[in-house]
Amino acid sequence: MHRFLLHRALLPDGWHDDVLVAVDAQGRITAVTPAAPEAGAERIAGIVLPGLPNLHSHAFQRAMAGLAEAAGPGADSFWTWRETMYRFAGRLTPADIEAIAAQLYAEMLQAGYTAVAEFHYVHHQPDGRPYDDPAELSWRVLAAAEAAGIGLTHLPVLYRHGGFGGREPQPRQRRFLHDSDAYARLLDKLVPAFAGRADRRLGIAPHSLRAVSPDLLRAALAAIDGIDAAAPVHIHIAEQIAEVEECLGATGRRPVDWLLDQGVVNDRWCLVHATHLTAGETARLAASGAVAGLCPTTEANLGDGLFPAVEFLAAGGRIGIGSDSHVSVDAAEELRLLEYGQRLTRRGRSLLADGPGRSTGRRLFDAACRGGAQALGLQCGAIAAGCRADFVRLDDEAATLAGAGGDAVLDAWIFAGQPVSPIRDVWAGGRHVVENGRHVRAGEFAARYRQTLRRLAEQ
Ligand code: NGQ
Ligand code: ZN
Repeated sequence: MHRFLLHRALLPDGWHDDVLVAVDAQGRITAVTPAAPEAGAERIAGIVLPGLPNLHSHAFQRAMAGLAEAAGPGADSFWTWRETMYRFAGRLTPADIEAIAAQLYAEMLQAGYTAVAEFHYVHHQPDGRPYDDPAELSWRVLAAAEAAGIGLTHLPVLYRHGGFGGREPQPRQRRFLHDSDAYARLLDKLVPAFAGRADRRLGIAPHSLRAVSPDLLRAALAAIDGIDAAAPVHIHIAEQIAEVEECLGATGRRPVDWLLDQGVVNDRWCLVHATHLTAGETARLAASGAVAGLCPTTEANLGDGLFPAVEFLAAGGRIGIGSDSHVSVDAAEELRLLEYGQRLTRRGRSLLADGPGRSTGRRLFDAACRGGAQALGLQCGAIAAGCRADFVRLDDEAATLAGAGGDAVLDAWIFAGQPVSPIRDVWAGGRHVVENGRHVRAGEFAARYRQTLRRLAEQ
């Protein structure tokens, strides 16, 4: 049992001073008592926020961020970027994947993300044969998360087809593929690594309606239900207009309508990139209780389109944020861009705030904490009993925070873009993993990461 005394902290019911937080040996909060100055506890000065869950990551893509920005021959698009990404993914070794993930997860912690949902789809050797241990690459991701100290919801991806109507996959997709039996075996193999762990959860990710047939979707749900009937289920749903049109052609329904028609979507689901929605789909998705997984910087980078956040939140919809392809690893930037996308198209301001006089930053931060924790299926995202002890300490001496109190701190962090992040320290599961802005193993991870990227660049 360890006790922290937070000088000023954001609790579920708002800001409090001198918050005494008791944490057990598993890194879980057992009690939170505001206004309880106590001499024996470890003091955390400054301003403490709960850590944010990052609900969508493809860790290996961090190593190609910025390397797909030169227009190739013909029009560059999501689909040509995807070809570049496939070529990149095709060359990675297990050690590369672990090195990239460790560096990324340390960067996430430095940015205030204390747990991540890893949508993990590179499973096999470059020629498509499984590794001797078919879960090899899952173990690499788990090892990286463990080394960095980030909470992890591991989502092995089911991928079988190259498009709607059961199209055969392309050769470049062969590292991703499973049939339903092999996929169920992979899940079974992973289960023991999650037993009794407060900082990990196993879920599933049918990749998209393009990659998984209706039968396979049902088989994946049956497989995970046999293990954990409340486990998270994530899917890429409606990111590009072309996939909406293909879905309409193949099924007569748009992707979100089609999925909701199956009668399976509830609050264990996260629909990633529910970008293209009709008004009817927006209302239905909000009513389903599922989380809309938004990845603003990646969606901007890939030219996806804009999610109707104003309407979705007005309908009571739940949202969370993910850094997806990791063109940015910065929670403040994701939240800012989410709001700015709405401002630019609607020519208004403070569009996602909760009402007149309410802070936009607070609304965005609270929604992302709550929706992110739901999507990860982990008790996290709040400084509250039962949650993981994930604390993000902002330096109240940072120039951009000067004079800001209460919710204005969140507005300043998110909307006063700063060359130096005000995040100074981070505790994840009660462990002090970021000190003075740097992950405690940053040097070691960065050296291995640089070596990996140089070797990949020379190949
Ligand atoms: C992915 N990324 O799985 O990495 C996808 C691209 C696809 C995003 N959708 C591949 N942002 O959707 O087919
Ligand atoms: Zn994705």
